[in-house]
Amino acid sequence: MPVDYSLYLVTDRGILKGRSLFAAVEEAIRGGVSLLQLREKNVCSRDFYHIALELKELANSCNVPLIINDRLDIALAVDADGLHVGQEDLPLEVARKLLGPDKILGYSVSNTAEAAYGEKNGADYLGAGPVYPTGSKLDTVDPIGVEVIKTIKESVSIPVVAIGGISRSNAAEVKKSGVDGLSVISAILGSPQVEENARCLKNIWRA
Ligand code: TZP
Ligand code: MG
Repeated sequence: MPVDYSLYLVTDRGILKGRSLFAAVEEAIRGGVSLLQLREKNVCSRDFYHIALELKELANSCNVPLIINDRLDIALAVDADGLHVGQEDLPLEVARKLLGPDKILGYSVSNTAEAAYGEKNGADYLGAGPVYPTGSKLDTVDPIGVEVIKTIKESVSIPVVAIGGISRSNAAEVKKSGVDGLSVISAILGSPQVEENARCLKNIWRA
């Protein structure tokens, strides 16, 4: 089945300030999230595994695929729908080999050289960014802007989602770059009105 990349939620329990991740994801999906990535940096493997299992059941029951960030072992353990790797994670081609041909494999890129590498070495989609300044990822390159996002999108034939600092105030501009979807953390999870936040972005995407 083709993947709907239009509104791609990436998780971060840190931003929830104690609110339930499960409940937040449930609301986000109700608001229109079409793809989910479990990205948790400060969690032990056991907890990561249990959270992944729980979210997979939730997401899949709503026909939303679950992608695991970085942790191939967890992706395999819970039979997730895919894995997302960055420039400092397992090499893309190794991830593809271990993951098998049928799972979704995403790759983070910030320029056209990385995008070309991703397309050639097994990525199903690219996460391009950060588009704008972001407070959600500290170890990242400087914002690349929508023009570079557009150039990346035009340089490959696989889907490209934009990530980094996307909010309701700039989402329309990002969409104009031609990308296949918006990937966000704080614009959906950063305030308690999760469903409304997601719906607002989805409406901008559809407009
Ligand atoms: N990769 C590039 S920017 C980013 C990631 C994971 C963080 C995006 O978070 P936000 O809150 O949507 O800017
Ligand atoms: Mg990573």
